[in-house]
Amino acid sequence: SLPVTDTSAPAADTRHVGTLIIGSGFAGLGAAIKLAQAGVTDYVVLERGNDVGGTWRDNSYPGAACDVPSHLYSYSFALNPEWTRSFSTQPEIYKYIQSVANRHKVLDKHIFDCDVLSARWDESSAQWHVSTNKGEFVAKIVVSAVGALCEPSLPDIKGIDGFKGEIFHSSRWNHDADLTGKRVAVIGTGASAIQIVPAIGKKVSHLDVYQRTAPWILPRADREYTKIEHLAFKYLPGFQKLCRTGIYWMRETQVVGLAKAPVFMKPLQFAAERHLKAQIKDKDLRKKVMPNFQIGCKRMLISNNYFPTLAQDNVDLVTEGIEEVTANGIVSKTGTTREIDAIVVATGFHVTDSPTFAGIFGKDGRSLAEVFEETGMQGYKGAAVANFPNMFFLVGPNTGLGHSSMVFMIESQINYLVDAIATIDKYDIGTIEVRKDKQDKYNKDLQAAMSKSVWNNGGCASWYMDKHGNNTTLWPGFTFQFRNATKHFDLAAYRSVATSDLGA
Ligand code: N01
Repeated sequence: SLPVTDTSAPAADTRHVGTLIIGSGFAGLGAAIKLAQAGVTDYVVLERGNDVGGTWRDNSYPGAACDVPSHLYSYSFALNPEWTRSFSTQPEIYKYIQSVANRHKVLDKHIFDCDVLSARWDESSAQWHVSTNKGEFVAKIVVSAVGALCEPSLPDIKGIDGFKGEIFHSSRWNHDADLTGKRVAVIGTGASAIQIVPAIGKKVSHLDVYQRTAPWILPRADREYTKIEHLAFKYLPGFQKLCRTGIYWMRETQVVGLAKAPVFMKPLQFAAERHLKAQIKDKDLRKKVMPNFQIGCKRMLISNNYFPTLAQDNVDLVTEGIEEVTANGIVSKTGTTREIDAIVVATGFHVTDSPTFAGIFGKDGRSLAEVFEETGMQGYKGAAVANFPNMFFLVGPNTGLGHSSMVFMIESQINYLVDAIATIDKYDIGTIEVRKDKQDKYNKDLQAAMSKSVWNNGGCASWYMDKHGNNTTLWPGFTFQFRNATKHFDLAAYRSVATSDLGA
């Protein structure tokens, strides 16, 4: 996480750079490639990990896979005829990202194992001062591409620090810990947990799954591609694009139910109910796993092997809530103690309250955390935040999706970013900051659109909402609307000062 460290005056070995990109997941890497293609060479990517890949490098837990079909979950400029299945696994996606980075020759623009400690806007020089474990950087433009799901959220449970066995978060899987034959507890039943549970359910001696809220789960239409499909992806011109387009439009239809008229979610809920009943025969277990909110309110999950694993003899679904963790067990709210050797904490991420916000200081020295505390996690087109000049965001506020590929949204944002940087160069702009009134109007319209959605009205508590009760994570429309909105950088929404006028 980003500790709040004050940056002192730049050290002698400070590196100056035009654009500094923080993070090299799908977003940061894609931005690096697109900037290079646009002829921008003065940029550096700082990555705290030892490789590209972001969330697909970090989330290496057993069973990790994507719930968006492979052909849509790829860059449009790097389609991949090699996908082996309709829904790709984490190792395959990670390999894909690595191969894209290699092929586009941007790795020499990266500094790995470089942890950004703070980024501070310096008004007098109109530059960002970025402090890292590998020295100081001064940059005209900073691009935050750290991702929304990068900071693990650990549950605040009494006694958890005193647990003597193995304990780790789903996104920080300890591959040295062999769970074979062990008694294991998984806390959480979100997208990560429902993949982990079946992946370890047969090898552990006993598994306790701690469910706070039962999720809606749909069948997973996953399968290996046939030889003929492989040949077609590779050699039939346009075939992969056609598949991609088909998947794209099928997914877009869900927006009608999710964002505009939740009544259209009913058929999906019916399908999920049927799936549950077909996979679980035991009436008590059925009752326990039946969700109590409208489908889509929380992220819809897909799995064919989660319910069958819950029904196994060596697996218990615990729904009484956790009272405390002891040195070697978990005590539920009803007073039952279950002894265990290991705990997998699959409790999600800090999204609207990411600790990274505390280390970014804009105008008047106010941190992004302070600004968001006041306004909620708001921005303009997910790309800029008033008070933070010359800073652009990828996967910023309200750019997430509950139904389709984040890579599509990321590419829209990258288009906008590259056009912004070209505009800054073209007009020799020294500083640029989104106008507060434009940002406010943008968010007013966005929240108005959100007010009809299933996320706001579906009767659940989800990580999509911030503490002000606003949904500041998702895009409430069709993704092509976002693509249109970000096609060109709209200079008129920003206040800019020419380089020649700086300090005048
Ligand atoms: O995290 P989550 P995740 N005590 O926040 C429970 C993406 N993703 O890592 O629902 C007990 O969804 C919490 O309970 P509740 C995807 O966007 C994609 O699983 O808050 N339980 C919930 O059950 C996804 O949405 C893929 O009541 C506690 C769980 O922990 C996002 O990542 C795969 C608790 C957290 O679920 C995050 O998914 C994986 C506590 N104190 C992830 N605190 C695919 O593409 C939390 N919980 C397939």
